[in-house]
Amino acid sequence: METRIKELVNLLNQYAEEYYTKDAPSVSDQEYDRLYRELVELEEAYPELVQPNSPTHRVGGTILKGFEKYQHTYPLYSLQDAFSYEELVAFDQRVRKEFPSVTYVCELKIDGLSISLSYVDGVLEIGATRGDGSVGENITENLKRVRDIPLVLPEPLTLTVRGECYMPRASFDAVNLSRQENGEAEFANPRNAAAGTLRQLDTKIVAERKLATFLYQEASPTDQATQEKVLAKLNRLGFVVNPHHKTATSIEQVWAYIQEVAAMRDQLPYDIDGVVIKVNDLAVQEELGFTVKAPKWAVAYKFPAEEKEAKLLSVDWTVGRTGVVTPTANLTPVQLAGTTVSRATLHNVDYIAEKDIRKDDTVIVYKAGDIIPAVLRVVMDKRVSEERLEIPSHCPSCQSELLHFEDEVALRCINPRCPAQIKEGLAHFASRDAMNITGLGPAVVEKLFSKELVQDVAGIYRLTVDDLLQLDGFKEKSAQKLVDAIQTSKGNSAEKLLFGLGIRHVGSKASQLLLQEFHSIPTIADAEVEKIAAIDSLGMVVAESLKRYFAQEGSQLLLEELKDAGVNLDYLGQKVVADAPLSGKTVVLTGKLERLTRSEAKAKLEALGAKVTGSVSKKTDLLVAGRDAGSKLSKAQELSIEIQDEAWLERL
Ligand code: 0OX
Repeated sequence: METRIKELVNLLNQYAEEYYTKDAPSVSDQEYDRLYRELVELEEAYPELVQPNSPTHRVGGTILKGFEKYQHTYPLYSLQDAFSYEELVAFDQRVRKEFPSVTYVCELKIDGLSISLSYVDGVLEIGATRGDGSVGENITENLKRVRDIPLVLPEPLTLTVRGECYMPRASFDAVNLSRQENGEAEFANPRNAAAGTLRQLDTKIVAERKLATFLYQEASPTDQATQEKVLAKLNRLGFVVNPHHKTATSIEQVWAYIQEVAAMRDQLPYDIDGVVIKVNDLAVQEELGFTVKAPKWAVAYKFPAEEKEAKLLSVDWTVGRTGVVTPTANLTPVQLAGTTVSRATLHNVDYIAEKDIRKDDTVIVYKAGDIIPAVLRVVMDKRVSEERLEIPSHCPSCQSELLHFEDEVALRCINPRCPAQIKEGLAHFASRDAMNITGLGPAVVEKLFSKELVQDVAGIYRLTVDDLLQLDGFKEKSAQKLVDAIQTSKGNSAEKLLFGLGIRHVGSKASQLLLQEFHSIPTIADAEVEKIAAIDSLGMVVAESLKRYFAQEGSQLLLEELKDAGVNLDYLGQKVVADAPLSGKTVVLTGKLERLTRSEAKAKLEALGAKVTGSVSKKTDLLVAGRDAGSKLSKAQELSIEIQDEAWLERL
C-alpha cells in the first residue's frame, strides 16, 4: 500500500508542477481528480502512511484557532533605504573603504511579506511571518497552501530560508473581482491582499487565493561563498528564485540596472518597490556586519513615490504621546500607490509656515517612505484664498495652553495628565516593537481609558477577564485571549519594556543598546549619566533624558508596580538565552495546566531557551505534561522522551 501511496503522491506532485509552474498540464483535470480521490481514500484508511509531501496538505481545509508566536532562531533584519543616486554612492563608499574591489548582486525588491521557512531533514516544519524580526507568527498551515513552497526538499537538509510571499497581479484582480461580486470590501493593493490572506484562519481560502513566493536567503549557516551561489542553491532545492538579478562591480553599474528595472517594472506580473543591492561575497558580508536593525552589506533603493494633486478641505490637530500636537490635512480623495488617500500629515506648525500652506489650497501629496501620506507642497498657481490656516492656541484634548518652544518645530501640550497623551502612551506601550500585546490597540485603549479601567501602564497588568467583559465587542474568549497576551508580555526581554515606557529620545534601538550594556532597567536607572552617554552612538541627550525620567518619584513607583506585577526587568538577549537551562532543547507542552496559562508556560519555556513545538517526534527532547495528557504523553513514553510536570517548570 505504501508503494501505491508514494506513487500517487509523486504523480500528483508532478502534475501539479506542470499545471501551476510550467503552465503545461500533461493530464486532464478528470484524471487528476480521479488519482487525487484515490490518494485521499488511501490516506484515510492508512493515516500512518500519509507522506510529508502529499498534495493533500495543500488543500485540506482547516479552521485555525489563531496563530502562535514563533521565536526566530535567526533574526530577520530590516534593510537600510536609499532614495537617490547620492545615497547609493554614500553606501558604496562606506563599503569600498574597507573592500575596494567589492562586487554587488542586485535583486528586485518584491512588494510582499517576508517569510521564514524552516526544514528539518528536508521536511517543511515551520513557516513563519517576520513579526518584529525576533518573534513572528507560526503560519505553517497557511504557507503549506502556497503551491510553490516545497513541502519536502530533494535532499534531507536542515535549514532555514527567507524570502517574500506575494500575490501576483492576476490573482489580485481575480480576488478583487470575486469580492466585488459578493459585495465584500476590495483589497487596496496586492500587498494588503497577501497580508490579509496569510492571516486567514480558514486555510481553504489561502489555497484558493494563489499566493506565490521568491526566496533569496539562507538564514541558517550556509555552505555557499556568495549570494549568487545561495540563489543557485535555493533554485536547485526547488524554491522559486526571481530570475531577475544581476552582479555589478561598480555603483554606476548598479544605477544602470536600476534604470533598466524601472523601465520594465510595469510589465512584471507582480509589484516591486525597488531594487535590493547586496554585497555578493558572504565572507565580506560577515566582516561588514550589522547595525542594530540592518545589515551594513545591503541597501534597498526605493523607487520615487508617486505624487498627486488634491484639494485641502480642513485640518485636524491631534496630541501624541509626548504632547506634540500634529496637524493632519483632510483632502479630496486621490488614488496613490494603490490606496485611496483622503488624509495626509502636515508634519508640524513650522512646516505649515515654511511651505506657506493656506486655506483651500491645492497641494501635492505623496507617500513618505511609501506608507504615510504627506503633503509635499502647494500648487501656487491654483491658490484661491490668501487666508491663513487657523493654528490652535489650546490643547484639543485637555484645553491647556499650548507652547511653541524656541528650539522646536512643533506645538506642545505639557500637561502630564492630558488624556490624549496618556492614551497614546498606553497604545505605544502595547505596540509591536514595545511590549507586543496583540489585541491591545488604540481602539481598545480608548475604551479601557474611558471606562477608567486603566490609567497607566501598570494598570494593564491588573486587568481581568471581567473588566474586559464590560467593554463592547469582548466575549469570554476574546477577553481571555487579551489577558493571556498581557501575561505573556511579562516575560519579554526588558528592552521592549524600556522602549514601551516612552522616555523621550529613547527609541527601540537605544533601548536595545542600553540593555545589552547594563542588563537590567534598575541598573540603567542607577547608572551615571557619563557612563550612559559613553555607549556607542547614544550620547548626552539620551543619557540626560533617562536621568530626568528616573529621577521622578512617579517613575520609580511605576517600576516597582511593574516588578510586583511580575513584569521582567532584565535583558534576556542572545547571551543569556545561550546559557539558559533549556537552550537548544525542543519541548512540547500537553494536557491541562493548573497555575500557568498555556501561553505563560510557552513564554517561560522560550525564555529558558527552549524551542516549543506542537507535536512529539524523535526530535523532541522534553515533554511538559499537565493533567489528562493524552496521545502526546503516550507517544513520548513510547519514544523514551524525558517527561516533566508543571511544578518542575515553575521551579526552573
Ligand atoms: C525583497 C528582499 C528583501 C536579507 C537580509 C537583509 C536583506 N523584498 O525582495 N530582503 C532581501 O534581503 C534581506 N532581499 C530581497 N530581495
